[in-house]
Formats: sequence, C-alpha cells, structure tokens
Amino acid sequence: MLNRQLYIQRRSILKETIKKGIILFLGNEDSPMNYPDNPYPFRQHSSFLYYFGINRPSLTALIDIDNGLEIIFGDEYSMDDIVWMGNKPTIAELAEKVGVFEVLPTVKLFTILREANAAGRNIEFLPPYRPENKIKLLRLLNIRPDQFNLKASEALVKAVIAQREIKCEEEIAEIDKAVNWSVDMHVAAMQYARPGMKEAEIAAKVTQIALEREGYLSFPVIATIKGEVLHNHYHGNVMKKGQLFLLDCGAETPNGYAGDLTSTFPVSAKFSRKQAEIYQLVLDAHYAAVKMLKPGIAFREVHFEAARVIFDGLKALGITKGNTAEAVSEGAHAMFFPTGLGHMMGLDVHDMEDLGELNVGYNPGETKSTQFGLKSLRLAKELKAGHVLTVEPGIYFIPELIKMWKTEKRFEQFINYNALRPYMNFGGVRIEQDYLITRKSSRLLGRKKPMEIAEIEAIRS
Ligand SMILES: [Mn+2]
Repeated sequence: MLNRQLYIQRRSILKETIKKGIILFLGNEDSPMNYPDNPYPFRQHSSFLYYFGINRPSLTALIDIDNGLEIIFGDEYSMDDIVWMGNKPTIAELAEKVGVFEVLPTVKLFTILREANAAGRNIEFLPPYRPENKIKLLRLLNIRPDQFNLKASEALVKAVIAQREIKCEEEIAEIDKAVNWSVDMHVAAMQYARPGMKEAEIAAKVTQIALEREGYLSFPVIATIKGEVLHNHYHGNVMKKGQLFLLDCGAETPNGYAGDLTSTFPVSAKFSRKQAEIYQLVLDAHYAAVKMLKPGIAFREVHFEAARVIFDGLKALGITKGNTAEAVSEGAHAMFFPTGLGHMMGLDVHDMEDLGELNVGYNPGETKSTQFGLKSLRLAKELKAGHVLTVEPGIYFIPELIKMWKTEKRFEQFINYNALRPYMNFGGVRIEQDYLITRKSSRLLGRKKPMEIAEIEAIRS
C-alpha cells in the first residue's frame, strides 16, 4: 500500500472529472487453477489497486459522487477462514489505510445499486476482463456479457487512463524497485547459464530471484534459444554452444508495479561475429530511440527511427537494399522487426491494456494501422512527462515468415533473400529497458543492466 493521502487525492481527481453519478470498481476474485481451493496467486484489479489500494479478493468499491460517499463492500473472514488462513486485518482496518471509512457487507451492494438503477442514476464501470466480474455485472446491473463494451463508461476509461498514465514520485520509486529486481534477475541468468543446461533452469533461476525479494513475476518468463518466437513460453530445449539466448522477464513488487527487461546473450562465452553484428545493430536502434524520448514527440516517430536504424544496418550487412525511408513506410523492415518499439508500463506490464490499446496508446480518433508490423505498435501517441514506457527493438529471423515472403516475392526490391540463407537458424535479438519521460528528456528506470557486448562477454566468461 502507498500512503493514504495519495489514494484520497486520486479519487478526488476522478470525482472532479466524472462530476456526477456512481462509479463502480469491481475488485478481482481468486481464480481457481483446477478446483476452487487451489487458486492461482491472487492478483488484484490494477485500477482497483490504484484508487483503493487493498490487495484482497472479493471486494467492490463504490463512489457515489452526488452524495459524497465512498464505500467498500466485502465480507469479513469467518472463523472457518481464520482457522485455515490465520488472522488477517479486517476490511475496515485496511479501508481506513486508504482513507475509506465506510465498509458494508456485499449483500448491501445489490440493494444500493437496485435503488440507483430504479432512480435512473448513471452507474459507471470499467470494461471487465475476467469472467467472475462479468457475472457480477450481470447480477448487479443486469447487463448481458455481450453488452459490456457498449455499456462500459468511455468517460471513466478516459479519466482513469489520464490519471494512471502520469506516474507520481511514489510510483516511480516502486517502478525503480521493480526494475532493479528485474536487473538482478537478468544478471543472475547471465552469470548462471551454461551450455548443456535446459532453458527451464534459467526460467527457474530468474523466478527464484523475484520470489526471494517477496516479489513476483510481472508476466510469464520468456527464456529461450528460439528468440525469434516472440512470446515463447516453452522451456524444454537444451542450450548449446554457438546459440543465442533471449531472456524477457521482469519482477512485480508487492504493491503491484512491474519491471520488463529483455537481454540477449551468447550461450558460449563470446558472441560469434554474425551474432555481434546483429546485436550491435539492435543496440544502436535502442540508443537511437532513447535519444529521441522527450515530452511532445509521438512514440510512432521513435518507432520509425528504430526501424530505419535496423533497416540501414541490415543494408550494411547486405541483407536489405533500396531506399530506407520507402522500405520502412511500406513495412519491409517488419520482416525482421515485426513488433512495436514499446508500451506503457506501471501497475500492468502492458499498462492499462484492459482499458483498450487504442485508448491507452493512440490519440482520440486515431486508428491503428493494419500493416504487418505497425499493427503491433501498442504506443503511438505523443509522450508526456510522467509516462513510463519500454524501449524494445529487436531483429528476428523467423524461418516460416522468410520462406513465405520469399515465395510471394514480397519486397524483393528491399530484401536480398539469398543473403538470408546463413541466418535461418540465427534466432532473435531483443534489447529492452524501461524509461521515465522527464520534463526535458527521459531517464532510465532502475540501474543500468549489462548491455554492451564487452560487458556481456565479461560476465559470460
Ligand atoms: Mn515489454
């Protein structure tokens, strides 16, 4: 939990923006793995955490702006619960810590909402993403699951994003901590990995680091020799000399803030010449992007700059050819760099993605390109001081994609398909760090992780 004043202030800003009616925040429920008493680790709804801070399942919060009420609904643990889980603070005790002084049993929520509904009052809620909360909305407001997106409040979504996207000092301190733990995870993996180990051993090592600090993972670990598979969660391969290893993982602090880093390092002590060339190119793209970060610049432009650096660099290696600006605007670079350059980060590793990628990453009225590559750009709009985002350019050699484009003769004016033959088993390189947009430029979140070739080889040997 952060300090009480912060939660009070956040809710007061929200009330000023929404002005009237009722705002409903549905907290998350425990989610069963295979039977109800065996749940996944509990993760609270991030917007619930942001305004109400209580990390406990089965709570609902209501703000009645017209009547100046803030209420948390939930049921205190019974003696049976206490026997199994031990004594825990009451909901009322927790609520007081976030400046809420009215706590009612869940059953009262039905009465209050029924009356509000009957009186024709506005009830605003965020679009639900978990089935339990969809059922709650059906029961509480009689909204059918196929109507959630129509009935969820656009005004509330916009207000929440406007607040959550600008991180305050306390949040930045949390994110710095999450990123520092993430750096610990990555350094540990670089020190630990040896030829002959299974990918799973690296996944276990980084998970251990997060758990030891009483944190958790901010998303499932990617630890793979097949770095060209963007979200590869298979950990069964044995690591061999001469291969590249890609590690994308981050820690989450107990308060729910995320870190998200990617490192690529050789399984051998040193990069091969070909690996070093591609790695350095991704590093150049990373630095070129970071250099541009400042308030006012559209992240789409930063993305394009990284794409140009990658395309130019590949040209120097004989892999691409032709006019760089044209190639990038037509999307030829996406053969190698099919992802977006980065995304917002905060209480979620892809911050607020449950509120809609377009709402978070694009200006009102803007649509997302359908072009291959650009359609995966999650963040495109102008940056503001207080934004926290990732920068994660990459170069991937995806054999299936290369074969398909080659057969289709796609972008033959920009890609030397013959030059790609030696890269079919190369894998992929991604280099990711997290940044805060400051008043004039940006600053790295957390401490610097080993990124230069010499730094990585020093650790690997
Ligand atoms: Mn990321």
